[in-house]
Amino acid sequence: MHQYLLFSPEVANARAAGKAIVALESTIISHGMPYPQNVQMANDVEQIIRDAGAVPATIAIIDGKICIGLTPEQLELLGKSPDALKVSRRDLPYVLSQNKLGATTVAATMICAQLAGISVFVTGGIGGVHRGAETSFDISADLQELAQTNVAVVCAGVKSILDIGLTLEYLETLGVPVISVGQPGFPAFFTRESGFNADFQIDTAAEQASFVHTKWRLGLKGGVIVSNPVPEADAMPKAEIDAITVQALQEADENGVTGKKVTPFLLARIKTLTQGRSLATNIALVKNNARVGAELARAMLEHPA
Ligand code: PSU
Ligand code: MN
Repeated sequence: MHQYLLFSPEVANARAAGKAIVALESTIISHGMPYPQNVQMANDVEQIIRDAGAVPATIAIIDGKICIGLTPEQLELLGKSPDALKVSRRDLPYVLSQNKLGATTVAATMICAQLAGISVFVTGGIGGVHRGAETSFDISADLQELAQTNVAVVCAGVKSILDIGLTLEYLETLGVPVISVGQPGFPAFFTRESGFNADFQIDTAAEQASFVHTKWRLGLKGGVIVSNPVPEADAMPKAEIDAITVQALQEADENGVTGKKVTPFLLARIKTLTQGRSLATNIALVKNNARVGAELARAMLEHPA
Protein backbone atom coordinates (compact mmCIF):
# COMPACT_ATOMS: atom_id res chain seq x y z
CA MET A 1 0.00 0.00 0.00
CA HIS A 2 1.17 3.50 -0.81
CA GLN A 3 2.96 5.12 2.14
CA TYR A 4 0.87 8.29 2.06
CA LEU A 5 -2.55 6.61 1.90
CA LEU A 6 -4.73 6.20 4.97
CA PHE A 7 -8.06 4.41 4.52
CA SER A 8 -10.98 5.04 6.86
CA PRO A 9 -12.40 1.88 8.48
CA GLU A 10 -15.47 2.06 6.25
CA VAL A 11 -13.42 2.26 3.06
CA ALA A 12 -10.91 -0.34 4.24
CA ASN A 13 -13.80 -2.75 4.85
CA ALA A 14 -15.29 -1.97 1.46
CA ARG A 15 -11.96 -2.74 -0.21
CA ALA A 16 -11.64 -6.02 1.64
CA ALA A 17 -15.18 -6.98 0.67
CA GLY A 18 -14.71 -5.93 -2.96
CA LYS A 19 -17.53 -3.39 -2.82
CA ALA A 20 -18.09 -0.50 -5.22
CA ILE A 21 -16.39 2.68 -3.96
CA VAL A 22 -17.05 6.26 -5.07
CA ALA A 23 -14.48 9.00 -4.48
CA LEU A 24 -15.62 12.50 -3.46
CA GLU A 25 -13.61 15.73 -3.49
CA SER A 26 -13.21 18.11 -0.57
CA THR A 27 -12.53 21.53 -2.14
CA ILE A 28 -16.24 21.74 -2.79
CA ILE A 29 -16.63 21.47 1.02
CA SER A 30 -13.87 23.88 2.09
CA HIS A 31 -13.95 26.42 -0.73
CA GLY A 32 -17.14 25.76 -2.69
CA MET A 33 -19.84 26.21 -0.06
CA PRO A 34 -20.28 28.00 3.29
CA TYR A 35 -20.41 26.32 6.69
CA PRO A 36 -22.57 24.56 7.86
CA GLN A 37 -24.39 23.74 4.60
CA ASN A 38 -21.11 22.34 3.23
CA VAL A 39 -20.81 19.70 5.97
CA GLN A 40 -24.50 18.85 5.73
CA MET A 41 -24.12 18.43 1.96
CA ALA A 42 -21.06 16.20 2.39
CA ASN A 43 -22.84 13.93 4.87
CA ASP A 44 -26.00 13.76 2.75
CA VAL A 45 -24.05 12.91 -0.40
CA GLU A 46 -22.20 10.13 1.41
CA GLN A 47 -25.51 8.69 2.60
CA ILE A 48 -27.02 8.80 -0.89
CA ILE A 49 -24.07 6.74 -2.12
CA ARG A 50 -24.53 4.19 0.68
CA ASP A 51 -28.26 3.97 -0.03
CA ALA A 52 -27.43 3.24 -3.66
CA GLY A 53 -25.27 0.26 -2.65
CA ALA A 54 -21.79 1.75 -2.88
CA VAL A 55 -19.32 3.13 -0.34
CA PRO A 56 -18.33 6.84 -0.29
CA ALA A 57 -14.69 7.86 0.03
CA THR A 58 -14.32 11.59 0.61
CA ILE A 59 -10.67 12.49 0.09
CA ALA A 60 -8.59 15.13 1.94
CA ILE A 61 -5.04 15.69 3.21
CA ILE A 62 -4.75 15.54 6.99
CA ASP A 63 -1.60 15.23 9.14
CA GLY A 64 0.68 14.23 6.29
CA LYS A 65 -1.64 11.55 4.95
CA ILE A 66 -3.96 11.25 1.98
CA CYS A 67 -7.14 10.28 3.80
CA ILE A 68 -9.39 8.05 1.70
CA GLY A 69 -12.71 8.25 3.53
CA LEU A 70 -13.26 10.75 6.35
CA THR A 71 -14.91 10.42 9.72
CA PRO A 72 -17.79 12.83 10.53
CA GLU A 73 -15.32 14.71 12.77
CA GLN A 74 -12.84 15.09 9.92
CA LEU A 75 -15.61 16.35 7.61
CA GLU A 76 -16.57 18.91 10.25
CA LEU A 77 -12.94 20.02 10.64
CA LEU A 78 -12.59 20.51 6.92
CA GLY A 79 -15.90 22.35 6.59
CA LYS A 80 -15.09 24.77 9.41
CA SER A 81 -11.39 25.35 9.11
CA PRO A 82 -10.59 28.71 7.47
CA ASP A 83 -7.01 27.60 6.78
CA ALA A 84 -7.72 24.44 4.85
CA LEU A 85 -5.68 24.81 1.66
CA LYS A 86 -7.11 24.25 -1.80
CA VAL A 87 -4.90 21.45 -3.12
CA SER A 88 -4.45 20.72 -6.80
CA ARG A 89 -1.72 18.61 -8.46
CA ARG A 90 1.08 21.13 -7.88
CA ASP A 91 0.16 21.60 -4.18
CA LEU A 92 0.10 17.92 -3.10
CA PRO A 93 3.79 17.58 -2.11
CA TYR A 94 3.69 20.85 -0.14
CA VAL A 95 0.59 20.02 1.89
CA LEU A 96 1.74 16.46 2.60
CA SER A 97 5.35 17.26 3.50
CA GLN A 98 4.36 20.27 5.65
CA ASN A 99 1.55 18.43 7.46
CA LYS A 100 -1.00 21.06 6.43
CA LEU A 101 -4.74 20.59 6.19
CA GLY A 102 -5.68 20.24 2.55
CA ALA A 103 -8.90 19.99 0.55
CA THR A 104 -8.47 18.29 -2.80
CA THR A 105 -9.70 19.71 -6.12
CA VAL A 106 -10.96 17.55 -8.95
CA ALA A 107 -7.39 17.15 -10.22
CA ALA A 108 -5.91 16.18 -6.85
CA THR A 109 -8.86 13.94 -5.99
CA MET A 110 -8.36 12.06 -9.26
CA ILE A 111 -4.69 11.52 -8.43
CA CYS A 112 -5.50 10.26 -4.94
CA ALA A 113 -8.37 8.08 -6.16
CA GLN A 114 -6.10 6.43 -8.71
CA LEU A 115 -3.46 5.78 -6.03
CA ALA A 116 -6.22 4.18 -3.93
CA GLY A 117 -7.54 2.06 -6.79
CA ILE A 118 -10.86 3.92 -7.06
CA SER A 119 -12.08 4.51 -10.61
CA VAL A 120 -15.29 6.53 -10.13
CA PHE A 121 -15.44 10.04 -8.69
CA VAL A 122 -18.45 12.29 -8.10
CA THR A 123 -18.36 16.08 -7.92
CA GLY A 124 -20.47 19.13 -8.76
CA GLY A 125 -18.69 20.85 -11.60
CA ILE A 126 -15.17 20.45 -12.90
CA GLY A 127 -12.75 23.30 -13.55
CA GLY A 128 -12.02 24.37 -17.11
CA VAL A 129 -11.01 27.21 -19.39
CA HIS A 130 -11.89 30.55 -17.80
CA ARG A 131 -13.47 33.34 -19.80
CA GLY A 132 -10.66 35.61 -20.96
CA ALA A 133 -8.14 32.76 -20.75
CA GLU A 134 -6.54 34.06 -23.96
CA THR A 135 -5.00 36.80 -21.81
CA SER A 136 -5.10 35.36 -18.25
CA PHE A 137 -3.94 31.81 -19.20
CA ASP A 138 -6.35 30.63 -16.46
CA ILE A 139 -7.08 27.04 -17.41
CA SER A 140 -7.84 24.62 -14.57
CA ALA A 141 -5.37 21.83 -13.87
CA ASP A 142 -8.46 19.60 -13.79
CA LEU A 143 -8.33 19.37 -17.58
CA GLN A 144 -4.73 18.15 -17.79
CA GLU A 145 -5.55 15.64 -15.06
CA LEU A 146 -8.46 14.28 -17.07
CA ALA A 147 -5.98 13.74 -19.89
CA GLN A 148 -3.69 11.50 -17.86
CA THR A 149 -5.38 9.96 -14.82
CA ASN A 150 -7.70 6.98 -15.15
CA VAL A 151 -10.79 8.03 -13.24
CA ALA A 152 -14.35 8.53 -14.50
CA VAL A 153 -15.71 11.86 -13.26
CA VAL A 154 -19.45 12.37 -12.77
CA CYS A 155 -20.38 16.08 -12.81
CA ALA A 156 -23.12 18.50 -13.86
CA GLY A 157 -20.85 20.02 -16.48
CA VAL A 158 -18.14 22.57 -16.00
CA LYS A 159 -18.87 25.52 -13.80
CA SER A 160 -21.01 28.10 -15.58
CA ILE A 161 -18.46 30.80 -14.73
CA LEU A 162 -16.16 29.29 -17.36
CA ASP A 163 -16.01 29.45 -21.12
CA ILE A 164 -17.83 26.20 -21.81
CA GLY A 165 -17.14 26.12 -25.55
CA LEU A 166 -13.40 26.59 -25.10
CA THR A 167 -13.37 24.00 -22.32
CA LEU A 168 -14.95 21.42 -24.65
CA GLU A 169 -12.42 22.28 -27.37
CA TYR A 170 -9.57 21.82 -24.90
CA LEU A 171 -10.97 18.46 -23.76
CA GLU A 172 -11.19 17.32 -27.37
CA THR A 173 -7.55 18.23 -27.91
CA LEU A 174 -6.61 16.24 -24.82
CA GLY A 175 -8.65 13.24 -25.97
CA VAL A 176 -11.04 13.31 -23.02
CA PRO A 177 -14.46 11.90 -23.96
CA VAL A 178 -17.52 13.76 -22.69
CA ILE A 179 -20.60 11.59 -22.11
CA SER A 180 -24.04 13.01 -21.32
CA VAL A 181 -26.79 11.26 -19.41
CA GLY A 182 -30.47 11.51 -20.36
CA GLN A 183 -30.08 14.22 -23.01
CA PRO A 184 -27.72 15.04 -25.87
CA GLY A 185 -26.83 18.47 -24.45
CA PHE A 186 -23.80 19.15 -22.29
CA PRO A 187 -25.24 20.65 -19.09
CA ALA A 188 -24.18 24.05 -17.70
CA PHE A 189 -24.02 23.31 -13.96
CA PHE A 190 -26.79 25.63 -12.64
CA THR A 191 -28.87 24.98 -15.77
CA ARG A 192 -29.53 21.89 -17.90
CA GLU A 193 -28.39 23.21 -21.27
CA SER A 194 -25.15 24.92 -22.27
CA GLY A 195 -25.95 25.24 -25.95
CA PHE A 196 -23.28 22.61 -26.70
CA ASN A 197 -23.76 18.88 -27.15
CA ALA A 198 -21.74 16.27 -25.32
CA ASP A 199 -19.76 13.89 -27.52
CA PHE A 200 -21.84 10.83 -26.69
CA GLN A 201 -25.19 10.36 -24.95
CA ILE A 202 -25.06 7.14 -22.90
CA ASP A 203 -27.94 6.71 -20.48
CA THR A 204 -27.40 3.40 -18.69
CA ALA A 205 -24.75 2.72 -16.07
CA ALA A 206 -23.89 -0.61 -17.72
CA GLU A 207 -23.11 1.07 -21.04
CA GLN A 208 -21.20 3.89 -19.35
CA ALA A 209 -19.12 1.28 -17.50
CA SER A 210 -18.48 -0.58 -20.74
CA PHE A 211 -17.33 2.68 -22.38
CA VAL A 212 -14.90 3.45 -19.57
CA HIS A 213 -13.51 -0.10 -19.47
CA THR A 214 -13.08 -0.05 -23.25
CA LYS A 215 -11.07 3.19 -23.11
CA TRP A 216 -8.71 1.74 -20.51
CA ARG A 217 -8.48 -1.71 -22.15
CA LEU A 218 -7.21 0.09 -25.23
CA GLY A 219 -4.45 1.51 -23.08
CA LEU A 220 -5.81 5.04 -23.55
CA LYS A 221 -4.77 6.97 -20.49
CA GLY A 222 -7.03 9.47 -18.81
CA GLY A 223 -10.52 10.06 -17.56
CA VAL A 224 -14.02 10.13 -18.92
CA ILE A 225 -16.48 12.92 -18.11
CA VAL A 226 -20.00 11.70 -17.32
CA SER A 227 -22.11 14.86 -17.39
CA ASN A 228 -25.47 14.70 -15.68
CA PRO A 229 -27.84 17.68 -15.83
CA VAL A 230 -29.25 19.27 -12.67
CA PRO A 231 -32.86 18.09 -12.12
CA GLU A 232 -35.38 20.39 -13.84
CA ALA A 233 -37.02 21.39 -10.55
CA ASP A 234 -33.69 22.52 -9.04
CA ALA A 235 -32.25 24.41 -12.02
CA MET A 236 -31.76 28.20 -11.92
CA PRO A 237 -33.45 30.44 -14.50
CA LYS A 238 -30.87 30.80 -17.29
CA ALA A 239 -31.22 34.55 -17.86
CA GLU A 240 -30.80 35.28 -14.16
CA ILE A 241 -27.75 33.10 -13.62
CA ASP A 242 -26.13 34.39 -16.82
CA ALA A 243 -26.51 38.04 -15.76
CA ILE A 244 -25.27 37.37 -12.24
CA THR A 245 -22.28 35.42 -13.53
CA VAL A 246 -21.25 38.35 -15.72
CA GLN A 247 -21.54 40.69 -12.72
CA ALA A 248 -19.49 38.36 -10.48
CA LEU A 249 -16.81 38.04 -13.17
CA GLN A 250 -16.60 41.82 -13.44
CA GLU A 251 -16.25 42.15 -9.66
CA ALA A 252 -13.47 39.54 -9.63
CA ASP A 253 -11.68 41.54 -12.28
CA GLU A 254 -12.12 44.86 -10.45
CA ASN A 255 -10.84 43.31 -7.22
CA GLY A 256 -7.79 41.82 -8.91
CA VAL A 257 -8.74 38.25 -7.96
CA THR A 258 -6.47 35.75 -9.75
CA GLY A 259 -5.20 32.17 -9.64
CA LYS A 260 -6.76 29.62 -7.33
CA LYS A 261 -8.87 32.31 -5.60
CA VAL A 262 -10.97 32.96 -8.72
CA THR A 263 -13.35 29.99 -8.49
CA PRO A 264 -14.15 30.32 -4.74
CA PHE A 265 -14.65 34.09 -5.15
CA LEU A 266 -17.10 33.66 -8.02
CA LEU A 267 -19.10 30.89 -6.33
CA ALA A 268 -19.44 32.94 -3.13
CA ARG A 269 -20.49 36.08 -5.03
CA ILE A 270 -23.04 34.16 -7.10
CA LYS A 271 -24.48 32.72 -3.91
CA THR A 272 -24.90 36.18 -2.40
CA LEU A 273 -26.31 37.70 -5.58
CA THR A 274 -28.91 34.92 -5.87
CA GLN A 275 -29.82 35.17 -2.16
CA GLY A 276 -28.59 31.64 -1.61
CA ARG A 277 -30.58 30.01 -4.42
CA SER A 278 -27.45 29.06 -6.33
CA LEU A 279 -26.27 27.16 -3.26
CA ALA A 280 -29.51 25.14 -3.15
CA THR A 281 -29.06 24.31 -6.83
CA ASN A 282 -25.41 23.39 -6.27
CA ILE A 283 -26.33 21.01 -3.45
CA ALA A 284 -29.15 19.44 -5.48
CA LEU A 285 -26.95 18.73 -8.47
CA VAL A 286 -24.21 17.10 -6.39
CA LYS A 287 -26.79 14.79 -4.79
CA ASN A 288 -28.14 13.93 -8.22
CA ASN A 289 -24.60 13.11 -9.40
CA ALA A 290 -24.05 10.88 -6.36
CA ARG A 291 -26.82 8.56 -7.54
CA VAL A 292 -25.38 8.31 -11.05
CA GLY A 293 -21.86 7.77 -9.67
CA ALA A 294 -22.92 4.99 -7.32
CA GLU A 295 -24.69 3.19 -10.16
CA LEU A 296 -21.63 3.58 -12.39
CA ALA A 297 -19.26 2.27 -9.69
CA ARG A 298 -21.47 -0.77 -9.21
CA ALA A 299 -21.72 -1.38 -12.95
CA MET A 300 -17.92 -1.15 -13.29
CA LEU A 301 -17.65 -4.05 -10.81
CA GLU A 302 -20.41 -6.12 -12.41
CA HIS A 303 -18.79 -5.86 -15.82
CA PRO A 304 -15.11 -5.91 -14.89
CA ALA A 305 -12.31 -5.03 -17.27
N1 PSU B 1 -17.30 22.90 -8.49
C1 PSU B 1 -18.07 23.38 -7.49
N2 PSU B 1 -17.46 23.89 -6.40
C2 PSU B 1 -16.10 23.91 -6.30
C3 PSU B 1 -15.30 23.37 -7.34
C4 PSU B 1 -15.95 22.89 -8.41
O1 PSU B 1 -19.28 23.37 -7.57
O2 PSU B 1 -15.60 24.36 -5.27
C5 PSU B 1 -13.80 23.29 -7.19
C6 PSU B 1 -13.34 21.90 -7.64
O3 PSU B 1 -12.54 21.36 -6.61
C7 PSU B 1 -12.51 22.13 -8.88
C8 PSU B 1 -11.94 23.49 -8.57
O4 PSU B 1 -11.53 21.16 -9.09
O5 PSU B 1 -13.07 24.19 -8.01
C9 PSU B 1 -11.37 24.16 -9.77
O6 PSU B 1 -10.61 25.24 -9.34
P1 PSU B 1 -9.65 26.00 -10.38
O7 PSU B 1 -10.59 26.64 -11.36
O8 PSU B 1 -8.89 26.99 -9.54
O9 PSU B 1 -8.77 24.94 -11.00
MN1 MN C 1 -7.41 28.58 -12.29
